[in-house]
Amino acid sequence: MSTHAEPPGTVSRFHTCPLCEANCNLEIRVHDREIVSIRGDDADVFSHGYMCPKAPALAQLHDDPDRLRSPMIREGDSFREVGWDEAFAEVERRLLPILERHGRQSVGVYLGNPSAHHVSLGLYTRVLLHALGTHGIFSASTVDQMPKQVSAGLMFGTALSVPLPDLDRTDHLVILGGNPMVSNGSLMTAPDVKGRLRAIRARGGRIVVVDPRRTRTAEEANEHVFLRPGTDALLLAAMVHVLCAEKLVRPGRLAEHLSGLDEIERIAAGFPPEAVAHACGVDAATIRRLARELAAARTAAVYGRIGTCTQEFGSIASWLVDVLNVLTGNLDRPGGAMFARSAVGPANTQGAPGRGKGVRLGRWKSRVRGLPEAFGELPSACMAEEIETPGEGRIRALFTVAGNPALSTPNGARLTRALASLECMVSLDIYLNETTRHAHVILPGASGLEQPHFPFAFTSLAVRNFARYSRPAIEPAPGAMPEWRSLLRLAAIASGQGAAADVDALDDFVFEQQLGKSLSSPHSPIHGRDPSEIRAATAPVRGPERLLDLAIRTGPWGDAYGARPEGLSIAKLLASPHGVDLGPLEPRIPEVLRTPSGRIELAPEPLVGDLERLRAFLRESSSRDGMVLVGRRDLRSNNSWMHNLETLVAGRPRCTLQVHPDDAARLGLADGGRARVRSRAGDVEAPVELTDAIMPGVASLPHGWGHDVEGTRLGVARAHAGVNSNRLADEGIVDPLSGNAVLCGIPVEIAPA
Ligand SMILES: Nc1nc2c(c(=O)[nH]1)N[C@H]1C(S)=C(S)[C@@H](COP(=O)(O)OP(=O)(O)OC[C@H]3O[C@@H](n4cnc5c(=O)[nH]c(N)nc54)[C@H](O)[C@@H]3O)O[C@H]1N2
Ligand SMILES: Nc1nc2c(c(=O)[nH]1)N[C@H]1C(S)=C(S)[C@@H](COP(=O)(O)OP(=O)(O)OC[C@H]3O[C@@H](n4cnc5c(=O)[nH]c(N)nc54)[C@H](O)[C@@H]3O)O[C@H]1N2
Ligand code: SF4
Ligand SMILES: [Mo]
Repeated sequence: MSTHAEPPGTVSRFHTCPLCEANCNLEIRVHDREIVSIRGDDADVFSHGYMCPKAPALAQLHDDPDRLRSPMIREGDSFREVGWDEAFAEVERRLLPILERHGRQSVGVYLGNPSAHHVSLGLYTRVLLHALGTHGIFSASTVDQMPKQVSAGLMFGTALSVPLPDLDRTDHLVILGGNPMVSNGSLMTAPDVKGRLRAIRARGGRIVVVDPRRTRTAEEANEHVFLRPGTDALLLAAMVHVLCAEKLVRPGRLAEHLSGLDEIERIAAGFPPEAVAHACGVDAATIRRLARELAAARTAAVYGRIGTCTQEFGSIASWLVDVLNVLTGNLDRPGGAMFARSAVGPANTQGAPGRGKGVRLGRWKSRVRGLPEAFGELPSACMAEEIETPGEGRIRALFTVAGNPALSTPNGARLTRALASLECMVSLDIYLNETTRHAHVILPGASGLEQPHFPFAFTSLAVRNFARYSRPAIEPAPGAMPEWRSLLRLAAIASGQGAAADVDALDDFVFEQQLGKSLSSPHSPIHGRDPSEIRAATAPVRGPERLLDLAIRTGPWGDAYGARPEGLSIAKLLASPHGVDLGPLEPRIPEVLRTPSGRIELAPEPLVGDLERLRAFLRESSSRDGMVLVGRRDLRSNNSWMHNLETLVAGRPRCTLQVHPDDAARLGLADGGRARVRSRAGDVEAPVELTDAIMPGVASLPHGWGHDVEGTRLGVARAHAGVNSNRLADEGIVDPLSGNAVLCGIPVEIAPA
């Protein structure tokens, strides 16, 4: 950090980076509302000074002249900046007639990835959803991790009971379809993943990476196994087979908490390594060795990410990952795959410990294709048809909240046409981009550093228990509207209270509801206490801070409003700007379970029922021999929306089609030349990059690009446009249980352009 140039009066603000799941803590030097510098917070209990190259770009993001600062209303093909009252009045004018004429199901909502990062969005979108009362809820989850939530829900009873690799203690880590050296980890909050992975090897442990590309993570590992995209479920089933056939099943302490072990053995019998080897592109001897090494390791964790989720067998693969963790006795033990205990009191800490209602999937179905809901959401892959198809319940109005589905969901071309046909579209976003250009009203949020931050979703996914709260590092600009207030005003419009409703009163109502729930739950630590006492003791700041204070203090680490004085509260977190370390993950079985049986459901019926599809895929696998497409990530990119920052897009273009030299020779492609890639859904043209780091038969194109469209305000991104890989993803195919889109293993034809 260059301290010499600091103006007098520069101060340090500590703030959690809002960009990715690592949630690193940053030291931001601030002068008035100016950012002087950004560096990792050396004193942080969890990130220990680590940050990646994206964090300093938060300053450019804050200063980006293209970032929206006032609401906008569309007039024809252009936008006009307006005041807040006018913007909400316009929402009301467009939305109410649709609600009146066509009912609640005619409104859809798409929630993007930052809504899982920003506490203002995370805690208040649910108020809007409740007010809307629609089934038309879509999110980035169904282009991401929904299969893992489904498998976790069915096995352990709640969607966020995701087993996390105990990175800091494991002796053996198997990574399938994840590249944490580049993504910084996902469903695994672990700042400085690089340091943590290197420490595994430094202490004599072993890392195995299964990926159709030799990734940076694979280069750090002891072993890299190339795998045909979309065949993880087969590989994992064969590993289970080996454990069962060779009597290597040792669940240990878990045995008394298991249900369905016999069923697993019966299923696994049908997947010997020799039967899947060809389909997977992995020889049987390797599969057997991987299983034996897993069984022999002192402790081990199997971890699957994007590559195992965004495919046709995402739910089965996500399930079998944890079946392996259970069968080897590694689930819920130090060094294995463990559960976090989140400070905000998620479902696996509420109600009676050890047993619960479990999860029910498919409580309703999508209107056009009849796809089942999962955790209240319909697949993003069916958003376009729900907008386009006439009939009762057709989506005519859409809210997008911090999402860019035009670039991030399958068949971007079709969805783009659908968005353009909406009668009312309202976007909460900070950019006029490929999606929001279709909106009638855009309501901008503040920049990431002008918002409070608490990793409310990621404390359920962290490899070490921790809590950290940051107030805005920079005072919000005059005239800025905190997004929770925008969401409450939208909720007021949707519920008929009108655009001019009293937002503070609404917020009080939201708080009172939470308080009421907490006081009446027999398992809450404040059960039966005097509401006025709790109300008076709660953080006086309105909005997310007050809701968080209540959630944290009544959560598993909370101070229970005085009953556990050493416990957490917002006040305590404010006094701990470098975070509070709550220690390594601890065994939680059986207490963490919320299944009706009170057991780990090793063979849940919906997943077992889906296996027939996998068997059919295996039978037909010899007839598939064409090229398939996968994605990839880049350290200096973040999905679709950090491409307007010069420091992150400078240098060689990232949006290239990676192809193996053998395939290139066969297809007539040259390094640096251009290729046309065609799938059932569409086609794109991209520059070719030859590399032997990709498996023959597989090509890779990153997602989140394709910025060369009319009507956006993205000066820098347009100059580094790339192409939208999701024009190739087929919206017609999903993982049936989770509704997750299939974004890897897409059959494509590639030819010179
Ligand atoms: N082919 C392919 N497609 C993929 C993936 C893949 O691997 N391959 N990955 C998928 C995954 S994992 C994900 S999570 C999705 C992401 O899908 P989306 O969430 O739809 O897309 P993002 O690119 O994250 O867009 C985030 C949006 O939020 C806006 N934004 C940023 N900060 C804020 C804020 O503070 N407030 C508001 N209101 N808006 C803000 C940005 O301007 C941008 O419009 O993409 C998915 N799509
Ligand atoms: N720098 C950066 N960091 C990010 C993001 C970003 O865009 N950029 N996005 C963030 C988000 S929203 C998420 S969800 C996470 C995702 O985090 P990761 O899951 O670590 O993401 P990827 O780097 O896409 O890694 C997916 C890997 O799966 C491989 N793969 C593809 N198909 C298959 C398959 O069928 N089987 C197997 N075994 N592997 C396959 C790909 O080659 C790729 O290496 O990253 C987050 N962090
Ligand atoms: S790793 Fe993620 S959380 Fe950490 S600094 Fe980079 S973008 Fe931010
Ligand atoms: Mo994601």
